[in-house]
Amino acid sequence: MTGRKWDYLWVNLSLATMVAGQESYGALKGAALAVADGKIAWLGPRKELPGQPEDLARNVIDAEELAGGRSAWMTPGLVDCHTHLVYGGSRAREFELRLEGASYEEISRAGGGIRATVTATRTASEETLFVTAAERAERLMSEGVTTLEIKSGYGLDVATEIKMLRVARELGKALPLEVRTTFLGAHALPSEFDGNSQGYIDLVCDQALPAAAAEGLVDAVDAFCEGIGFSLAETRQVFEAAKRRGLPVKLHAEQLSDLKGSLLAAEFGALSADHLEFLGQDGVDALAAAGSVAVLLPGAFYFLRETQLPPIPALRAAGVPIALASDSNPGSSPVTSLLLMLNMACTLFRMTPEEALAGITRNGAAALGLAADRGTLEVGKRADLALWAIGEPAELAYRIGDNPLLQRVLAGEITDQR
Ligand code: DI6
Ligand code: FE
Repeated sequence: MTGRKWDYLWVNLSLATMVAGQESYGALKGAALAVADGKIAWLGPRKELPGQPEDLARNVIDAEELAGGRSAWMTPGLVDCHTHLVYGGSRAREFELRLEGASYEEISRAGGGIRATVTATRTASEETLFVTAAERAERLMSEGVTTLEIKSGYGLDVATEIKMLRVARELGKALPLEVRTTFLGAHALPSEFDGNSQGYIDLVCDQALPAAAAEGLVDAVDAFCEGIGFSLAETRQVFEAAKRRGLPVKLHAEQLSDLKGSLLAAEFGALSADHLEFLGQDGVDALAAAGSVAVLLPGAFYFLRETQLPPIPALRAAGVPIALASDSNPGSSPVTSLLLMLNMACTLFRMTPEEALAGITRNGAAALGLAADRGTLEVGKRADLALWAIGEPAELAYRIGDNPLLQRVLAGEITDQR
């Protein structure tokens, strides 16, 4: 090879490229993968390498040796495309109340639920929010997450929404992690606006969103369209405000009832509609036509003991890309493991392990508008990678509480190593 050497070259491994349209995880066995300048520079069968590994790269990594003689697989770095990672306090007491029989919606209507976390988040210092969210982020990262979306929505006033988004941005600077921020001012009605939902939505659209966007803190805009959240008309107002600023939208839709939020999301070309347990065929068709991603959140389904399954066969049949995420939040999904979400997607939703893995790689990236640059192993894409000591990719979904991560690579740099 002429010119500069690659930065890293992995040999003795299999690749799950997760490229769309390919069968069996886009698997390539007996492979090699090289990284240069933060991007994937070469991948293919090892025997087609254009020279001896040591001549080609400054660092050669024998993946099987690193795995202690077990086989090793590389996947794209994992994408957690829906989290509420930054918040104050805990809702363990609410968990107990639900176990005694109270429903999530009853607790919410009685002023608990999201509002309890709002109080705790408003009073928490920026530093405390940062430290607690960093711990959760590190747990996700320890299982191979390289891109993490974080929503606001526990401030519900201008200052606290901005405080949350600043902490989220700060996490992306302080940790080896790419953070994408989503403004979720329309998450719940704060108590000071009781009986004045319109007044609050005006504040969200005319003050909070403009202020957060002006600070460069907003990559996308989300809302909670639900009986205990906001109506279709209110959600439309939020989406109009996002559109005026050129910001893409996402939506918490059809989680507890079929309000047809997905139709509205599709109308605005949403990146994704999320939750979707109560999605009807009209919503499925609208998402398919709009090219929006369906983000499913098995942690919330499990933790709220939901029984209504998202319409996965219909989503599949319509060709809607399905992503999975942790929904990490204190009320409905106190989860910091994306691998556990793989298992739950298979056991609870009957997704295949391959669909589940696509949900936290290729389709997770698409749900953030990042599909062009990550989510699959392809030459030219960002070198966000996860190397695992596993015999086959289905092991990632199959084991519970296991973490076979060997290395995590962010933009071509090895950030974690077992
Ligand atoms: N749906 C959810 O599952 C989270 N937000 C939302 O709109 C839960 C938020 C919480 O209970 O704190
Ligand atoms: Fe959520």
